[in-house]
Amino acid sequence: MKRFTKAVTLMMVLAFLSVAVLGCNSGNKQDVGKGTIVGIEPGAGIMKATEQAITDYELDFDLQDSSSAAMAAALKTAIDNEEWVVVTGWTPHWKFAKWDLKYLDDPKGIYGGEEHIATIVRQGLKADMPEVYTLLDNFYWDPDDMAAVMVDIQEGMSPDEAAQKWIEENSDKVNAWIPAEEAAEKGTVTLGYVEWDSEIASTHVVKNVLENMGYEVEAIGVDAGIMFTGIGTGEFDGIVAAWMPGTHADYYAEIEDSVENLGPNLEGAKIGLVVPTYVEIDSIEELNDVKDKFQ
Ligand code: PBE
Repeated sequence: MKRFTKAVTLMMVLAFLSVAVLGCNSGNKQDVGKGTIVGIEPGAGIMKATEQAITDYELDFDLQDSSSAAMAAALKTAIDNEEWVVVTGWTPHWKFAKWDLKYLDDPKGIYGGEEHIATIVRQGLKADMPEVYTLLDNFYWDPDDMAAVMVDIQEGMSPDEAAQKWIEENSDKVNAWIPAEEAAEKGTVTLGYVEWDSEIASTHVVKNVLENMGYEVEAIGVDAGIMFTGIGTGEFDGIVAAWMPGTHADYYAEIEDSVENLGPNLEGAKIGLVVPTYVEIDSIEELNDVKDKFQ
């Protein structure tokens, strides 16, 4: 007992000391003198690509972890104050409809070229739920469709409301996804996704279409890594959120042999570093010259 108390006391002292020593740095992840790139969730492919960009372009910048929502808020604050800001950005995204933004050129090609978003299903879904499998296989839309749903959500609709509105306004497109042969028995479909704005939009459209067809749907928001392991183990029936060929290449390589890839559900996606158009540089290679403007 006494030994236990001593150990606890020692731990408390150590905890106190580490707080005291590190305290001056708390809440400030940025090294003095470095510029900041405002990032999103740590598991996102674009975060890994940005670490790579920092290394390959020898950028004197720190990448700040945050969330998609916090990234958008940082962008808003900077634009309201006409300050320079650089964020990890992607298309489709409502931010391009709302503000004048541009991608910084990436001459080294770290962020890859044009991406597509793929639908992936668990093994066995075709046999277990052929109607769901065919619907997921047929699901395909344009960046403009996705952007419309994203803008409605950003302007205050719930993801389900925005999805339902888009479905009603695009019934020709949606009806073409729905298989001719209706299943006699419906059931529960589990979709995994990450709470990136683009994936909130797509997953809720598919969720609402399936619900309209009579299925129960659980849309489960998780980390990127869990989304991919979850589809690999079959815990999820499907995901509509795999960014290929570059952004999620590492995650995909881990599970590729234990899933079925149904191909693109959207083409013309892109990731990169994004700045407001008033930022007077055009390339990632110029960032170091103006890093003081990004602190
Ligand atoms: N994103 C949106 C994700 C894929 C979808 C670009 C933030 C990522 O970087 O992993």
